[in-house]
Amino acid sequence: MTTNPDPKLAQSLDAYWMPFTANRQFKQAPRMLARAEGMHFWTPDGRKILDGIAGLWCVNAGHARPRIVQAIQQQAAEMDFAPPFNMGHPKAFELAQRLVEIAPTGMNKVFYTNSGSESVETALKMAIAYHRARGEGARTRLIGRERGYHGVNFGGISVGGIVANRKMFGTLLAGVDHIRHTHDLARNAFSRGVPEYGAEFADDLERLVALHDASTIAAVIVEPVAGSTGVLLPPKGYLQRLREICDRHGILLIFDEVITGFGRLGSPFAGQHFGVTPDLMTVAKGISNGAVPMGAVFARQHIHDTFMNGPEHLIEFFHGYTYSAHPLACAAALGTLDTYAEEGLLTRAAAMATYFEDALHALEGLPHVIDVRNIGLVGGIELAPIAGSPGKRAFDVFLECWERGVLIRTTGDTIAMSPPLIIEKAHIDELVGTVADVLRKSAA
Ligand code: PXG
Ligand code: PLP
Repeated sequence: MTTNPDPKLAQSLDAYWMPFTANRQFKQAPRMLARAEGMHFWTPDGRKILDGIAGLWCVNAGHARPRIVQAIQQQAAEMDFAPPFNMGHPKAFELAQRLVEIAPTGMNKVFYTNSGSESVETALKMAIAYHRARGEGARTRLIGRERGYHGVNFGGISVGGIVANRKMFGTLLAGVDHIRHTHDLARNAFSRGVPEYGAEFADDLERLVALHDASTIAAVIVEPVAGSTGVLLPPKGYLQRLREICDRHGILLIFDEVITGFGRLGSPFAGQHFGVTPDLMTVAKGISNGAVPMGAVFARQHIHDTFMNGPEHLIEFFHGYTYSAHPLACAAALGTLDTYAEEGLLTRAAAMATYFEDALHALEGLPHVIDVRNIGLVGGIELAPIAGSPGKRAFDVFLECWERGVLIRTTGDTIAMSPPLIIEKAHIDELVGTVADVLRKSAA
């Protein structure tokens, strides 16, 4: 047990093994949240905290929105659970229909999961099974990208490219390879929006096709904008080129839109923002505004139809979760889509992007800032690491911002911001201004 100045508190914190957290350090000096509304959290002792990261990239409509709260309350009383295998409930179908209406054209089938990680596993399995159903059963290889984040399950960390998330867990999935990442500080530092240089990084897929042969490759999975790894934007033309190479070789393209989905970039999905439509698309987070766990995979019609050719009384896809299409999640998601529609939130990031961009790029020249990246309502500020202590510089900024009532997120030495899409200009001033003050003080 960790020591703690308050023995009663230490005891109460002991049992919870926290995810992606320095447990011993946290329990020495816990950061607790007790309440949330709109753009803010409140701590148990009543301190107000500006939410600069939409919870964890998920509370896109802001906290405790009435339609979502009511939908969950009503659903809990009306029907708490319904089995999703061989049974249905109306909201699951209504939600799928509503989701398809805002999805990229042609992505008109929805498979439910409970998280981004489960969405990724589902999409990878769909890709392999699709090729098998078409008689190309040798297409089993999965291609990810260096620095990619696709959740924490075995498929996701195998195609993922974040070393710390992989190295503790053995040999992972067989038959996985990676294209190179797109980060190029030397050529692209301080780009406003998508960087100019690096479309040719997509050609790295041709290298893997030459090595493995296209006939062995099922799918390529990438985040249109890589979030978790530190906000890496696709160079101009990069995603189009990836699409072309996939088409040339019969490889499925999977966009992992767990972060970019539901308005983060200023369009409902990144595929629409960049004008590139994938074959499969994974989502989670903003689908239910973070209020009840939920995820989904969108598939193009022809992929779905490929599965629908066996005897009609047989299951077509041997996959699904106990909590797929959970009634509370479906109710929350319907309330979320209503809120997005009523307030124009799926395109609001486009309207706020320039103000956010200007605020972020004003940080150029402040101590330790080596890059600023932005798109829609996502910002990344990369700091020069402290020699011998990677990640510490940014984490110290995070701690100081918390003391000053602003919640940001760090990954390595990059600060990430992804505020709720309801953010106003004054909140942007406070969010970015606080980071600026902390950076200035850090040099003093
Ligand atoms: N794919 C992508 C692109 C993600 O960003 C997942 C899959 C996994 O989703 P779940 O719901 O299983 O966590 C994610 C999740 C961060 C951070 O700080 C990002 C995520 C999760 C936790 C922290 O950047 N993204
Ligand atoms: N483990 C056991 C023993 C189970 O019975 C089940 C589901 O029935 C699972 C795991 C999978 O759980 P879930 O469907 O919630 O992913």
